[in-house]
Amino acid sequence: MMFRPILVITLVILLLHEGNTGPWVAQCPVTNYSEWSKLGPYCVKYFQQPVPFGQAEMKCRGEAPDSHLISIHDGETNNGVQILTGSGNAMVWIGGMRLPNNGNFVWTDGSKWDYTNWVPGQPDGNGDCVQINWNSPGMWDDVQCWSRLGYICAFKMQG
Ligand SMILES: [Ca+2]
Repeated sequence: MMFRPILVITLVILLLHEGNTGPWVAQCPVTNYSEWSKLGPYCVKYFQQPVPFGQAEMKCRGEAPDSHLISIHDGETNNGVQILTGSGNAMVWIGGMRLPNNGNFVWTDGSKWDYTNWVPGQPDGNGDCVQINWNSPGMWDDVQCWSRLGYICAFKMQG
């Protein structure tokens, strides 16, 4: 059987994409950020090198203007983050942290704390920073901020 060029090209594109983040996460359309993925209003990237929470946030800030650890405001974004971490669903930092003065959680990008996806029984107060994929894929847990994890950076695409 002969290979049809268009089919071959399509397969190659699918394979390249698959190896990256999965076909349902598109490429970030912002110039110079083609290695990032588009997730809703964000461009996002998974960094695998494990670092403490504060260092992860600082590294995210250095990646792009207004880049931070990702904040999650809906289930679709939460699923996207889970997909970014690949089939292994490694535990990674997202931008949630507990304020020491009042115990409330906030996002490092300053956006509203309006969605959560805690593992049942969490947060249990054994740390002040939020990891995702703990216990079950996509589920959240509060953990010691000095734990070393990979992390997800995000910045909002400008209209
Ligand atoms: Ca916990």
